[in-house]
Amino acid sequence: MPTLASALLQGLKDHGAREIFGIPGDFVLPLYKVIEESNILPHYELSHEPGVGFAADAAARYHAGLGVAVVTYGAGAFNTVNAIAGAYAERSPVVLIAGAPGARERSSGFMLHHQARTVDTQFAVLKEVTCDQAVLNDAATAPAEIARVLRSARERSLPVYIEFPRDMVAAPCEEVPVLPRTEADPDALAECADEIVARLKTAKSAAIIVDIEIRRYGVEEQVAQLARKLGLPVVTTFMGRGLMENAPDVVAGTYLSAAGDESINRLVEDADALLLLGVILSDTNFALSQRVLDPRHTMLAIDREVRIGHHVYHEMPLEALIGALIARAGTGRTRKALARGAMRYPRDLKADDTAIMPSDIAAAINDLFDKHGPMPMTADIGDCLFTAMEIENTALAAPGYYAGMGFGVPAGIGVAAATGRRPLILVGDGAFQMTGWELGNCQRYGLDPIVVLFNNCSWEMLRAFQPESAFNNLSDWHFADIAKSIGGHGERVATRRQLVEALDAAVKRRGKFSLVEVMLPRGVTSDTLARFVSGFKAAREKKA
Ligand code: TPP
Repeated sequence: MPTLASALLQGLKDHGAREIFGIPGDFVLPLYKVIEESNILPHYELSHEPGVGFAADAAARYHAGLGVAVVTYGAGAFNTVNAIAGAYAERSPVVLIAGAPGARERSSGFMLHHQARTVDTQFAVLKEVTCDQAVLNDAATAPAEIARVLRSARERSLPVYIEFPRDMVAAPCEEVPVLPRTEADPDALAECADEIVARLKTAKSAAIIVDIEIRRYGVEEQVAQLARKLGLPVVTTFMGRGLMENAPDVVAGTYLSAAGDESINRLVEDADALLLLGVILSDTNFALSQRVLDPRHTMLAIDREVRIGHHVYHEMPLEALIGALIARAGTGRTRKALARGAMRYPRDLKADDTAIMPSDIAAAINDLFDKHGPMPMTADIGDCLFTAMEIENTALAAPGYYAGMGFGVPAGIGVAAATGRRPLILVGDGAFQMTGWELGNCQRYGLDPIVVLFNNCSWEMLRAFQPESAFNNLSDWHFADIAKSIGGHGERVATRRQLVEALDAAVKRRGKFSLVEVMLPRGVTSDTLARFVSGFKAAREKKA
């Protein structure tokens, strides 16, 4: 009979988990020993738990499956709260496993180290930002509890919490089953799909908007197929940027409202039928809109629900819905250019001695991808994410809704570990100050991401909204100089020529991380962020 620890690890694997990110501590040391010695899943240790959470989140995003984080009680688990909150907001199924005191310790009468208020404060806090929870204090019920929680994570695409008391690690226990999927009611599914297709077919001008759930449920190709059959263009949201990178024939671009391309705005705002697949109705996705999405024209599938006008179909898994839509979409219409608003992105950067502007970085990366093929990307929040909108639609994990700083670098490490591919990480100096040092862990796992650091010695996004505040000035930390001491290669660049050469050299350099520290003037942003800020201010004035 397996032990509870090995049953949990095997159960994770059977549910599609591929690796573990974590930091040990005494409450989780016995579990960590089993992680290391059982070899059921490979494990990656980082330096600070926020990074652990971000790496697991990004791994989940790129796997379209579970990401796993293992941390110690209290000090470790509380350190993950922000990352798990971000995963919840952006619908990423991270399994957070936290150590906890054993039964005898709980009733010892002592306050336990790492305990905050009560022994169960950790559970209470994590319950708020996860969709299902289990405390493994009974080996007889644990397999069913673990199975339920892991199914919840996969079906709802949200984080879950598993608390593992340290005295339970070696308890004998049955294997964790994989529970059957919760299916849609076939009649309800048929009615829902009929209604959507009928509305799309009678519309004069219809379009599909996609957001992150289509990756979470692994249905990007099916959405492309649906769009082709219906002859409809696809637009991604800001949060959904990078989706369907392999379907440029149907993806017209990203809807950014006042910050974006007018032809994309027209596709969305003039549509009399809009199918929103897995779309988060967030301010970052829609708040700049001059026209609020009209519920009479809107069909929204998110969180296993489909909302059409003013009525709702419950328990409609996205995979099933899209399958049913494809079955009803007919044999395909031939419209020449579905991607009617097809965007043009900056390219052919002149490698001269001119100072670098943020949008030049987008051009340099487009040129790099043209030459060497696209790389999976992660980005932090900051102008780097707005600059990413000027890079050809390429797989991207970024906090486009939750907007928490510190995601980019550890997420890139997560992507490298999870995919075996070499990621391109975009990050600002403010965000790098938070979690950039996780790059020092690349050496022990042989990871070699390329990091493009936008160093404007500034919290520039904040300055863009409030230019008068001097607190947005940051010191010059000379990040490139520090790269070598933590096992990487660093290079500071200030001209376009240096940027192009540094990126080319980085692609050729394997086996260690490459940090290209791009010096940018304060007070300057990408064209996209500049438009976003003026659009935001205009919308605010209109409301006032
Ligand atoms: N703290 C967290 C964890 N997340 C945040 N989004 C903020 C604070 C507020 N914030 C948003 S953008 C920003 C700050 C502090 C500045 C980002 O600076 P940097 O990473 O240098 O990028 P830049 O804005 O210069 O492009």
